Amino acid sequence: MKFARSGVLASLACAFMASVGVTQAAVAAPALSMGFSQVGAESEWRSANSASIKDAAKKDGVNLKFADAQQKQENQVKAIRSFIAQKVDVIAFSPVVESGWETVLREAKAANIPVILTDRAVNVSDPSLYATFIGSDFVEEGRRAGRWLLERARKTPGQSINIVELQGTVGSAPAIDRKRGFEQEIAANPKLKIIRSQSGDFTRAKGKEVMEAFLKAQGKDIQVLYAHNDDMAIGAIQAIEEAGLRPGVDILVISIDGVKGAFEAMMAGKMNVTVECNPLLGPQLMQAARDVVGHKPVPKRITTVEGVFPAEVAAREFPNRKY
Ligand code: GYE
Repeated sequence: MKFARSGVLASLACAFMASVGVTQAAVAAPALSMGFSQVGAESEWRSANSASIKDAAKKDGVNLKFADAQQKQENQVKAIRSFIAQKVDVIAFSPVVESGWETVLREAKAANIPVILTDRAVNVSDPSLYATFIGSDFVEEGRRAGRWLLERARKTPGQSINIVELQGTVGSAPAIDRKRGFEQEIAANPKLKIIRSQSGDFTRAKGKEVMEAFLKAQGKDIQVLYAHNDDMAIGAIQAIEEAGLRPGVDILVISIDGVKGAFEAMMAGKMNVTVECNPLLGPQLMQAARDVVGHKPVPKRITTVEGVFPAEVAAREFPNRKY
């Protein structure tokens, strides 16, 4: 009755540990606990990002407390305060906008809880308020989009090219940086002009709505749409079609993210190029969290490696896409 005997031994051991004030949980290595405040569920990119973080936490045995802020900074501040109260080992978050984080980050620092930024950056005067920032170079993404257009414009010299821009969430790092990078690049050709620019909040519904307004105001005088993400571009494509124009032909469509929906639109001839922005940050985040909590040195900036996919390669690349 080996089984019964080991059961008896185990309960004796438990009784002993209880008598000396040691619990079983304290004997096993404690799992790392992480509070993660996510922006929301506004795009295909975001869904892939959330899934990557949840999967990586599960694989790594990280006890993840995941909070969706529904695109509201106040919800993120509340979530971070609750993670501090719960005394998690590490806090990670993707800040919806860049500014307004000093106070809550100082509270985390005072509680000795390290903070990791993922995906989007913050604008703080004291860089010691976070341990590291893992994410893409959004200015470079904007430049890549601009470079594609410069190349394309060379084929139609002399012709002025009117661009409408669908910006991401107002005040967010990707909206600010993608705008800046694109403008820097297209400045090389004075024929390229941004005639209208407005936020579509990174969603399909708003992308469609704002594109409808652009089309109403400008009529057929739009040659290019530059959208800060694929979801807004996909919404806008619908608006272009409903206006009786051909997206990808009458109006060139340039966007950012590289989600499957964009590849499908390119294969249907309705989008011309997408600049990749990798949302699969989960594994890098878990690694950085372990290092930070273990007091190992981590670089202040961890950048993801990304490419550019024009419509010509869409069908070939589609089977390799992971998000
Ligand atoms: O491009 C967009 C999402 O912050 C990089 O947020 C992210 C952006 C992404 O909603 O689709």
